[in-house]
Amino acid sequence: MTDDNLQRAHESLKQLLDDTQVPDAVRAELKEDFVQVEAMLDKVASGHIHIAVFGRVSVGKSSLLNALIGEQHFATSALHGKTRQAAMAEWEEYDSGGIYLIDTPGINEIEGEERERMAHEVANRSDLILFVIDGDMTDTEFTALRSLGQRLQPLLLVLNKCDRYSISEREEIWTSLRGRTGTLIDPQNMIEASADPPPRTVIMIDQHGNETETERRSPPQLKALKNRLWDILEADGQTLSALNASLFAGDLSDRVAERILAIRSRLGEKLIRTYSLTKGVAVAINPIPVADLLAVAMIDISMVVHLSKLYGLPLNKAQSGKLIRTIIAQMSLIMGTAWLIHLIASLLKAGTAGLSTLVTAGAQGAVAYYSTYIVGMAAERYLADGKSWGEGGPKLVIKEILENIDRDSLLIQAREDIMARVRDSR
Ligand SMILES: Nc1nc2c(ncn2[C@@H]2O[C@H](COP(=O)(O)OP(=O)(O)OP(=O)(O)O)[C@@H](O)[C@H]2O)c(=O)[nH]1
Ligand SMILES: [Mg+2]
Repeated sequence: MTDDNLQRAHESLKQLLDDTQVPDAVRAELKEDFVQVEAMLDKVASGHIHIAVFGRVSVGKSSLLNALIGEQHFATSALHGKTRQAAMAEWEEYDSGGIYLIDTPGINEIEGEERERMAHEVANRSDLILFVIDGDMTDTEFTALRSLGQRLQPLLLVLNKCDRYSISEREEIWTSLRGRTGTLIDPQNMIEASADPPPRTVIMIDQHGNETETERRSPPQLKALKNRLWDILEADGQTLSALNASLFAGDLSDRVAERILAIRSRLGEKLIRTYSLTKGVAVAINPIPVADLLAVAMIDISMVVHLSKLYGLPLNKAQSGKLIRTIIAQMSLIMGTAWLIHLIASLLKAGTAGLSTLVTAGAQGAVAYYSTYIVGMAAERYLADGKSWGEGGPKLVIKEILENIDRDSLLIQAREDIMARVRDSR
């Protein structure tokens, strides 16, 4: 199910990325979604679990991940803003493997909007979130925590640098934290840690009574955090990963679907106009008996085939032809069988008095343009609704389209465009 959604988003995106008609700027936008979908597909396929760390600058996020991994993988510093980019490392200690830790820059560190986007992206693909603080929370921290708490992924609140507080101070801090977070965080997920405690000074006295001072590294205090992480991973690791992928897919496919729809209808409109003009010009250059107008169906068929590809629901020529016949039958029913002749006659009347062949040709071309345009619009509606006319059937759809189009101005515009083309080609 999850994989299906993701797979579909993946295919739609790929198709649009490969479509040279999609403007570069739009493609660049889609590319970002695409990279995310690919990463998520990889993650689902491999069963990997991502744990991300968030928090204010210098609370010890990178130190905490290093302490978990057992090596200095992520750079740390006493200065604010050491981590500038999200980065990932495998946590090998966890036996079943495939657990990755993701470090992020501190809240407030990089530009607001960019950080938001990045945090959102990282949070999206994480299965579990560690929110690190080093004391009572600031308002900014609380806002960020609350926003992460809206997600379904488990959220752990880690009070780091515990070495700096006495037991009673820690109790005071937790009381305050519990008061603010309310039910946002499961009490089991409120954890104390000391990722990088300062070295201890040890004073040794030898048998002669001489004192020597030595500094001893203090080991990180992470037992509670590791235990909690293991418990969660043992119990729900794969479920979490699957759940998150499906949330991600849902969220993303809505967003992507909206964007794709907007892009498609923009491209569809352009495509329909291009084909309509081609048809109009073809008919104007080579006027044919009115009755045969609809027989010049090749252009319409190419248009529908092209539209169907754009909508990711490819139709072959025969299927497109059938769709066009349905549409034209409805148009004729609604407008009366003699509609083409009426239209041409009225266009001619609206034109100049002299019935030069150019004017006649232009009028015929405009009508050809118009009919192709309606066919295109109707076919597009059918495709956009997943190859369906909806409950009202084709009649209702085509009636609505006809009502929504300002026929006279479309015809006049069409004739101008066609004549401009015809003149250019002469
Ligand atoms: N006392 C104490 N200091 C710690 C602890 N954990 C980290 N630190 C120190 O806090 C400072 C910041 O640590 P980092 O791990 O770089 O913090 P960060 O949250 O990754 O910071 P940015 O990447 O700048 O956002 C370093 O000097 C660490 O040595 C701890 O448990 N106790
Ligand atoms: Mg850092």
